Amino acid sequence: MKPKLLVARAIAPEVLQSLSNCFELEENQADIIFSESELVSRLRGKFGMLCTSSAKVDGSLLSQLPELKVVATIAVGYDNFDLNACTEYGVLATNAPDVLNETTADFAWALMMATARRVTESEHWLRAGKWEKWSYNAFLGADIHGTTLGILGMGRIGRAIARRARGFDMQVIYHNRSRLDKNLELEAGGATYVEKDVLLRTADHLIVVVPYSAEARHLIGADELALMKPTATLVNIARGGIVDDAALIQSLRDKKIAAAGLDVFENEPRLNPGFLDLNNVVLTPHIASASHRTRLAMAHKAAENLVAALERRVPPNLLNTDVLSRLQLWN
Ligand code: 8YV
Repeated sequence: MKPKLLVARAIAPEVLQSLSNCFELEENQADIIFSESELVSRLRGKFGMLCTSSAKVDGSLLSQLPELKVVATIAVGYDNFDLNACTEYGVLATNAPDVLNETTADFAWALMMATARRVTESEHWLRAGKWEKWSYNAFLGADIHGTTLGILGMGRIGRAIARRARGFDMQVIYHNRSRLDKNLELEAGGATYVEKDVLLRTADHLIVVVPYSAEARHLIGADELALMKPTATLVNIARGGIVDDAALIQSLRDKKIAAAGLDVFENEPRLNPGFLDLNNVVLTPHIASASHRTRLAMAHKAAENLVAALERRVPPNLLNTDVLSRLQLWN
């Protein structure tokens, strides 16, 4: 008898196929977002779960699931996992880093460029049949090339974004919890470390790439937005909640900053309706990692972690390494 696995979201059939060699799968072809009670009932008697950021894994869930051994998200962000609770209940928790760095960096650039050059705003106008003549002043935007790119959070994705700035003759400045060593700064297109207020004041285009945590909540709020240039653009491809959406809407309404490109939101998928009334925003539905190749790689990575757990090997992307000392399996 194979151990049971809940695949909590719809993923590529080839990954399901390869997982089915080792596990008896319960799939979710309809891609329902399970509530906590639905998750509990589906996870009873399961060895593991493959999930995305939509599955909240905390003490309340785990206390009801003594047989669960491993939870593997296809995302790099794991703010939906309470790692202390996972360790307490002897559950291995894994994520899927690295495979999405370049694709997510591409998308950060796509959003930055669309925002600065008013791509979606002008397309909506054209589709509405408003284009009667070419006009010298229509849809003037901000240049990307030759300007200063600010990156808040210089991890693997931040560095992939920074590297791309070379081709646009941009100066790159960044702020991070700690300063990177020289080699990593070089790898990041020669990025220069600055304090957060300098980053906010100086950047022509600011991209937020910090992982979500309680301390990161509203890292960009009214006070921070007030420091930015009125001509600046802001892009968030990290997590909703890092930017204070209400404060951002106010700042965009008052033209305190020029425009924003947002792939993530507080309370997504229910957006603050204030965004929908604004012209100076580009809004996308959390798709920064959504290329065919990368989504496949993310799901394969989660599968690799699950198979390692099954074979009693340390999963390559284990997040709560302190759990190992609690598991006799690995002693
Ligand atoms: C995922 C992400 O699409 O990896 C992450 O942290 O935000 C995205 O790549 C999404 O979170 C999947 O749940």
